[in-house]
Amino acid sequence: MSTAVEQSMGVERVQSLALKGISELPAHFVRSESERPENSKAVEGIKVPVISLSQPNKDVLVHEISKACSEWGFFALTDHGVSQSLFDQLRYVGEEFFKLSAEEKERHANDFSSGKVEGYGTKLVKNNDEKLEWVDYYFHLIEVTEEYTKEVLRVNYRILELLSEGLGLEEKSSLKNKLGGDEIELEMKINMYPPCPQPQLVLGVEPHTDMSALTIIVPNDVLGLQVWKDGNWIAVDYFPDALYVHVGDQIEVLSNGKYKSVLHRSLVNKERTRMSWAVFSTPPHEAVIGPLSSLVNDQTPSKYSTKTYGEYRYRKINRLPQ
Ligand SMILES: O=C(O)CCC(=O)C(=O)O
Repeated sequence: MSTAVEQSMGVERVQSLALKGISELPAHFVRSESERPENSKAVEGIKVPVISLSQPNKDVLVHEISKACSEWGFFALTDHGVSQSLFDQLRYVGEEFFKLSAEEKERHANDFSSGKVEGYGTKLVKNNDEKLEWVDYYFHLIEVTEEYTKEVLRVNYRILELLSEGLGLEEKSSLKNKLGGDEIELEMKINMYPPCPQPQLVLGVEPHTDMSALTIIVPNDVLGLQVWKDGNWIAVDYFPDALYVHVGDQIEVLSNGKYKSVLHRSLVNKERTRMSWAVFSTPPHEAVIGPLSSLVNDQTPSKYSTKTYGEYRYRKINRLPQ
């Protein structure tokens, strides 16, 4: 998620700007030379890990997932059991929202100044040096389709079990329990990146790691997601039925850095609208998160401080050191 302070009043939505048919971007979208996609291209020939959740050999599955989360903090998950019709429903809900008239969408707008973080939004800048992102979004505690919520939770819990085993923890529910057990919360952000006249100069979502435990994304078929690995951006291919799993900051902290919270960004397209449906699983605000004691010893001292998720979130949003 973007961490900049945002608000809803008096913002020009990216979707309405795109509809004006401009050929040149307003300056506040144009990135510095080094940030521009044209000057920070993804390297060719490297592919992100793709893992089948139906892998019959459990040890192989644990190995594949923990390797992907240690080396990448990211993988595409296939054979996860979420049905095609559920994907279709999810996509329908988001697409229909962005087809509403501007007035109707504004009725759902967020308003950071009054503490309403849920709703329809666009990034706002804190100062003149900051750049805008080429995206509008709809952010909410998930209730889009109850069925999808259940399915995402099921997949989350399964991944947490496999990650616990990969850490050599005795209890396979260790990570889930530390994250609040059945109190784990899901938040959904539907991103809509309209066609952009100069995609080589802008970012859809700027580089960031997620403050969640895990994030599960379903994109449409327009490419744009890139993940950072070993000093390079790697473009993520489109896998029609896959869930794109990102390790977030809370898993990095709990695993004392064994699993990496993946730095990622998204680019936009000149002709086509890109969309993505991200579900962030987060601990409740009062959950205390720090490196698991069984992973800390003289050889591997604690790399992170322990604090409540609420405090972590406050610090991340306000760009304070953790
Ligand atoms: O659109 C994507 O694929 C990534 C979106 C993202 O990282 C975010 O919304 O935080």
